Amino acid sequence: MSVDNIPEEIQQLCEEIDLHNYRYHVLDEPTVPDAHYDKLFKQLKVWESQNPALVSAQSPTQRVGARPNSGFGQITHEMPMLSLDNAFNPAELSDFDVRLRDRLGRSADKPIEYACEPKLDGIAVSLLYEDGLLIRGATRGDGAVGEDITHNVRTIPSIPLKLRGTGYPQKLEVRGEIYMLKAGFKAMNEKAAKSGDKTFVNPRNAAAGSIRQLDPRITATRPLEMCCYSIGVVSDGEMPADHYATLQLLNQWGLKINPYLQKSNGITDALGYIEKMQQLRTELPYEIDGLVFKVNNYNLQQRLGFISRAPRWAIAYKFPAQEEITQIEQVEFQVGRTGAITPVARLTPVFVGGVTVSNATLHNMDEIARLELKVGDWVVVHRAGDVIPKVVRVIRDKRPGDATEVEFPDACPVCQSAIVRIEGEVISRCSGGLTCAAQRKEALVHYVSKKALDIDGLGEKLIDTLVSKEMVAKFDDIYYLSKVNLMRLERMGDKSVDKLLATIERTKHTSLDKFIYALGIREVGEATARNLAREFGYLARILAADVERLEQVADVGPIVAKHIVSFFAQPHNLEVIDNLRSAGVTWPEAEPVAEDELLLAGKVYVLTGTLEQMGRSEAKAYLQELGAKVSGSVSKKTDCLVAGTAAGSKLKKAQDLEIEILTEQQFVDFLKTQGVEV
Ligand code: 5U1
Repeated sequence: MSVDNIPEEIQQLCEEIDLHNYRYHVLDEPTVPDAHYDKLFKQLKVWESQNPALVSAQSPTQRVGARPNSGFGQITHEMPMLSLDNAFNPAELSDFDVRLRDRLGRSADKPIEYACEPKLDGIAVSLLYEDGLLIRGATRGDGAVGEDITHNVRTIPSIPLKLRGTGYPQKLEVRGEIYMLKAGFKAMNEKAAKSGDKTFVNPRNAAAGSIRQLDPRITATRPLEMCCYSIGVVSDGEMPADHYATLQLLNQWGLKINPYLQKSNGITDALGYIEKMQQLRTELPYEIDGLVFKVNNYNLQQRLGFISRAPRWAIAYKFPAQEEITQIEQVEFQVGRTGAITPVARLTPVFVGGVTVSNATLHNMDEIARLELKVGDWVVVHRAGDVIPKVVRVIRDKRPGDATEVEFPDACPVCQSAIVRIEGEVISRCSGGLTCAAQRKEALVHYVSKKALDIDGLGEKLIDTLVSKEMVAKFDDIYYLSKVNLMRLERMGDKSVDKLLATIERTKHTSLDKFIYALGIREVGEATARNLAREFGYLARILAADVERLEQVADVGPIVAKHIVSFFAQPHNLEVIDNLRSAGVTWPEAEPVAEDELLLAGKVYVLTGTLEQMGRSEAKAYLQELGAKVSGSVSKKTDCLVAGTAAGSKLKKAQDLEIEILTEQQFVDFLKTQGVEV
């Protein structure tokens, strides 16, 4: 780079760094590697140190400034920062729509357009831009007066110090939420715990604690983001006529908005949005505690007005609380498929995350020690989506005087075999193997599960009965079940027995990967099983492979390789395989396909939007299995974009670059042609 014209070069470099910042932190579409960004940043620092008079307050190097001299100043909001009315179920949301239509004199056939967006669980803030420059950041406070946090908001990379482009009003107040990503929160807490520093209870508290630091150098180290959801004071400038268009414009000016923002035509559409977001909730990289629905059109908003401190034209749809307090009644020990002994807390039933919870996993004894948990303690239980409820902390102040220590059993609670704990492992296991009824049952449940032999109709309850009545003990016993015997069981009629026997017969024809997965080898999940099947083609070759050879398979490290070798070294496991073959279980075997001969070898795929029929990671695994590379951003090198619903800027970019685009259904259909069942 030439340095003949330093002021211009510095200016250009600032703009280039700002652009990368915007692409990375606001659009989530970086176009250069981190190392390149770091190089540019370093260069700017060098030039600025040589030309201190040319350092502008908006330079990317100037995000971390001095701490305020006299604590946090107070800011009176020129326009109060409102709160939101709440709805707790679909009926209350429908009532809201009816109320608004009554007020506006609209019949049901003239639906109101709503802007729908997630309600981030963070800290509400206001940013003030004058002539495009960030001049102030304030917390919401009590809605009328907040705290001056300008020194801290400047450190947040998704907040531009200077608006991009042109056309913004001379004075523009932007409002939104500062929050912390779940992954950043976890990493930050782990680091703090290691160095003996204070940890935070949840991402929201961590964000609040970070934004209320006097020293901006501390805030700068915290993984904070800001997402904008409205405007406040605007003067000397034009803004669009609706909320959705306003947020799009804020995004063009460099501010982050939520990618799941969408319009809905009427309340039925809005209810569909709830369904979709509820499913997505646990996959989101940040916590949300609900959704917000706003009348999109500003004229209508004005006509509707306010009631006390909340607008009539908006409502927060609150999800059920994910954390509640309850008491530990007992700690019991369960035996899993691989013999792992897991402590489970029996709780006083509590309604959390939309269901009544009476059990929560405690993982292992180390976790109990970490939580310092005793029987009788009051605890906070967390339940998110379909994930197993978890005890997150003990409320020490509420510990009853008669709380007792958790005692680990001396022997397996099911079969009384010895319990072993391998050095370096946190898990203790029952040494009974398949002689232990609990392990047998879990192994059978795994064998018949969807991703294994997929014997629909042979559920956990029926297996329980079959095991306890000693009708099934080993996998192959399933294939010798008779109609007469099954008919003797409760709730098993003629039709359901016929159906079950037909399914058992049909699913005898399986695939090598499903068969390997079904065997229940430790640490061999469906992806590893697929990689093994693809790499070897024949079961006999997997049986013959040593640790070194197995380690060459994608996904297989030394531990997994050792598990595979030791599984096949045990005569009783080979006997299981022989017996299954004798019972008629078959799968096609073929020469493996070389990596570069895979259908999608060398192809670059990008996934965007919400996939309804599978998770992102599942879609990624399918593509990788077919040889494709999966990238996070669209570029000229992209061969195909798989676009789910609510796809945003990546879809637009792919259209601009004329890249092949598949809808989710087209993608699923394509996978089916490759024998992948979704
Ligand atoms: N997503 C979103 N969260 N949230 C919070 N929008 C939104 N709007 C709010 C609040 C308090 O208030 C409006 C009245 C602007």
